[in-house]
Amino acid sequence: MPEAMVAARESNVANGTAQQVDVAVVGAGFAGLYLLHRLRKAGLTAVGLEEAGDVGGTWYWNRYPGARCDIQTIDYSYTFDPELETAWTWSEKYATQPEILRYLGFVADRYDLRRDIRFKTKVTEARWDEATARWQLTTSNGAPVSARHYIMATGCLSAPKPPEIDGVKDFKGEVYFTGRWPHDGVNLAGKRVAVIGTGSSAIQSIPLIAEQAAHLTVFQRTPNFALPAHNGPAPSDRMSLLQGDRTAYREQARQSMAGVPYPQQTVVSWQLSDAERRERFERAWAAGDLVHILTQLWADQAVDVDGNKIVQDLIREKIRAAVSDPETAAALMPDDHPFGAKRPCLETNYYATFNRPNVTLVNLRQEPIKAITAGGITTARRNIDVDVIVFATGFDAMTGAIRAVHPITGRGGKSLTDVWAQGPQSYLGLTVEGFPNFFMITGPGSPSVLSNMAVSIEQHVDWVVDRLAALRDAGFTAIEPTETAQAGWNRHMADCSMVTLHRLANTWYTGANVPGKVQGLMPYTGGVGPYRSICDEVVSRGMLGFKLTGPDGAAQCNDGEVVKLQPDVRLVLNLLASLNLPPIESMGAIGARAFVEEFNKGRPAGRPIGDIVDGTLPGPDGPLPYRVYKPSTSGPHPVVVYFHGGGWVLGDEQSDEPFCRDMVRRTGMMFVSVGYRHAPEHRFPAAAEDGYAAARWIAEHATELGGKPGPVLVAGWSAGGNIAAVTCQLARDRGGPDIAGQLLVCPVTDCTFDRPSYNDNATGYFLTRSLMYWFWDLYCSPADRTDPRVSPLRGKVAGLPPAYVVTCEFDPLRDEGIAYAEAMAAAGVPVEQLRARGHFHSSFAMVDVIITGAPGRVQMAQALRRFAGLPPEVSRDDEHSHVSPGHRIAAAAS
Ligand code: N01
Repeated sequence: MPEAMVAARESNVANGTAQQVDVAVVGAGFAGLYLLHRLRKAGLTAVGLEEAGDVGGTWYWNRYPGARCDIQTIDYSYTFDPELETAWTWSEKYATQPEILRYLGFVADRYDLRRDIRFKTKVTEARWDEATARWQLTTSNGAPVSARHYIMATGCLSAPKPPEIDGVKDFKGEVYFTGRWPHDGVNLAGKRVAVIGTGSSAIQSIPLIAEQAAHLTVFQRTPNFALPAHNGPAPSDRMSLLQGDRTAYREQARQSMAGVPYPQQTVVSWQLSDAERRERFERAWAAGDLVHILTQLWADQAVDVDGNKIVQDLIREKIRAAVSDPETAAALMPDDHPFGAKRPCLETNYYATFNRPNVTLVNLRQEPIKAITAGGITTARRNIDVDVIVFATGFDAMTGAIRAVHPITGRGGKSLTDVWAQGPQSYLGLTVEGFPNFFMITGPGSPSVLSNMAVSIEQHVDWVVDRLAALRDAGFTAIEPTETAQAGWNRHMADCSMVTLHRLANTWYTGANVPGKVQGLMPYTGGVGPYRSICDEVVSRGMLGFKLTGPDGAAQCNDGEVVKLQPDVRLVLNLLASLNLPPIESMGAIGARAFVEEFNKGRPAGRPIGDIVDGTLPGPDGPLPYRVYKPSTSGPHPVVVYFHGGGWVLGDEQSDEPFCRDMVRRTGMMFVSVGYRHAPEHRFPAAAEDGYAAARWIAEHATELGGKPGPVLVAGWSAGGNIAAVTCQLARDRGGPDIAGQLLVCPVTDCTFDRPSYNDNATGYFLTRSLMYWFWDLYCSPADRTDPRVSPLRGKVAGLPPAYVVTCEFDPLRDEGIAYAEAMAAAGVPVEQLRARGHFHSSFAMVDVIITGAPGRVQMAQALRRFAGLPPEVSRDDEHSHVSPGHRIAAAAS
């Protein structure tokens, strides 16, 4: 900043007239400092407003004993300047709070940032002024500020939560909050100390407090998972990765899910033996790295309760071994939340501390605190006298850091508190509709606390500053998200939240730690890399979802939602696009079959079920292979005749194995998957006739196959859905077999290509229009296409068995599936539909890959059970409950 401007600013501060800047930044922690640096480089004037007396943010306030980072420090650093990276060397794998604070001071000095910061200055009110298109801020100290843009770099955990315990004021001893620890330290020697809480702050401080105190009593409401930090020098393997190729290392972090460069795991827990799982776990335990153990064990650890429970059990085993007193050990073992769903902690001597004679654990689940008294703490069972109470009770997280700090009033006098009354609303976690030129760094709705904050902060700051510079260069003065974009982001947030297990724990992530706070998962769970690509996509699509306005009525608005796909569908489609595969239809039938076979080898095979038996049945023109998938319970079970997908050209009786296994587990029924003949070797009506003949034979031989005699059910996906639908019509017209219900998943039902879904989804969603043309050409000549045996929508649809029809939003076949369901319903057939939002043609077949498909398959299974006259869910007694709790949760969630 030119000297004259600094002088002008200082005189403004002194004389009370508003300080005029392009950007006002609240906070001088990791985010605020980098913002000031980037804004200055972009030629924007800025002021930092900081309540504390110096830089540091969370590291300024949280000075309790043992405070450290718990992301390895080499990862928890700025990466924007390679020279800065080599100018600073961390002394430990996990640096202490004083060292991190020194680092932030070093950064502030190196880039001369303090000169733009007003310390000991709180913003007391922020108001958008429509007339000037500027934010007007009042402050607790010095001049007000008038800024074009207002950026909250307030962190996520900066508003400590009040204790919510009666009698705190009556206590005559010393009271401390970990989040506001005195700067000159606290002497606990010889004192009786109480620590309330067992989150990260408590887990870090308890071992050190126990070393000083005469006696320490820990009041625990919810036990937390803690893992050994194994602190020391930065591990050589990570250091050599970083030093070997710093640029690649940092880039991998930016594209990763958690902001630390670890690969994505692909092997799921049930593909590993007990010994292999233990070996992975012990390796992770020895690594002393939160992100490692949270992401590197097996692919389903964070998304499936069964895969997660294995980790939980292994950690509980470690706690049991570390704590001598079995009752204390049991109390310290978390059992009410999935591992990772509540923020786990890194510890040094935490569990061992409970073996000390001067430490007592009070389990508040058994004896809740009734009140704090003059001399100590009274629980439901006893009075405990203490000299000092340390509240490690956490924060009003994320929204508290923004909302609780000061009133923020946007366009039309709207208050942010009111707008967020039902939970935080945002676009990208960065901006809020109705609050022009207002930005949040790592705000609710962004990966923030579920990521390495250093990486997320840099990404947000870069994105915001680049936008502000572009806005200025284009002559606009205001930017604000649209309602559509914000609503779409909230929907996407909700979709993402269904993938991981975070929603299953009561935590500060969901607001559950603050009485009366509206609950909902606040951070974005879709991952750092995907999130970054979404932010970039918003820009590449012309600031999608933003209104830009400027002088003389200048305006630009490219309205829309940036993500309409389910998050995992988006990942899969992006991955497929990045492979640059040739179109399947260009491979020829033989080549395409080989490709599909190869492709299928890379997917999870499906979870264990009972027997799998292969056989052949007599088809109209020779034997047809079949594969029987049986539940693990004793039968006989109702029989589902299943037809695989593959456009009448590809696949076989084994190619939909993950789907069949999954449905067997969910329905408790037996699936018989039929290997019908394929085109072009066998054209229409071979597949249709095979399907019908197979259904008839299977129904007649149900007992021999191990199934229950009586009506069968039919099911199929894609072209298999077509064969299932046709089979029902033929069975009605040809005297059986008796069919109790039909499940049609994304079925082909008609030979026209002019429904909107064919145009809307012609390309980009794996099953393309041109691939469908190819399938049709190979299977059926144009003259035959209106035959109901290939276009069942053209046939008579009355008198068919009850149907459950599944269609996917991003599927060329969507509208013909819906048309078939509607035609059947109009003809009096009982029909239910599942119109799957954000899904593509393969969503439900990609079991254990498209996690968001699970609730849909739960509904399909329930429909099949209804058709068979069974209760909606497999009962626990039906088997050793092969419907996992995860599936039940998914069912409940759906
Ligand atoms: O706070 P917390 P924190 N009566 O909310 C208990 C980051 N961090 O300051 O779980 C009795 O986790 C509460 O119990 P329950 C990190 O992201 C990082 O420890 O609500 N108990 C819980 O045990 C972390 O997650 C580091 O049942 C009460 C504890 O207090 C976040 O900050 C270090 C209570 C609060 O735990 C917050 O951590 C420290 C009551 N009325 C923090 N109210 C690093 O290592 C609350 N509790 C980088």
